[in-house]
Amino acid sequence: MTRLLLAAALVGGLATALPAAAQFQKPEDAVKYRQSAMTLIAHHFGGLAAMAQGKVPYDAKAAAFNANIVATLAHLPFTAFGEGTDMDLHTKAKAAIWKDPAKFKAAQDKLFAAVTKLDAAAKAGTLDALKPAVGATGEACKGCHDDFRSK
Ligand code: ASC
Repeated sequence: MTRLLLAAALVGGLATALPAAAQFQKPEDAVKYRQSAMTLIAHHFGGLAAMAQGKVPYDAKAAAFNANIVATLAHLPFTAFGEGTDMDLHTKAKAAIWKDPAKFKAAQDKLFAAVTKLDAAAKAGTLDALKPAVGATGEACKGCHDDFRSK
């Protein structure tokens, strides 16, 4: 657990210390990175959504594990939308990400707030605590996708 926290702190520190573009050799690398992070987030959030919807039995330990991962990984994609990574929009990323950075930042902050609550709710150890936090996180995902990801 201590090691996980250290790793999370390190990732968080790097994400804020380095300019996004500096972390990647090529724009393609940034695209691959953010898509990979999204894939992992979707997998671990999917486990939580399935519990919240009663599709799989509630498991407090699995919920806490998944929520902790989601809360950490949620920060990663946003380091990989630097200048030049629009790839002439041959990805699902919409031009609005670069045209309206303040709105994109607001969507990002909404997600960060939601996943912090999700992590706490999952640690509380009841399905009743988990459900609304999963709902709020799903809304944050969807809101950002609606505005900034093409279908
Ligand atoms: C997921 C996933 C999304 C979001 C969204 C929430 O698990 O892959 O894009 O949740 O569906 O509404």
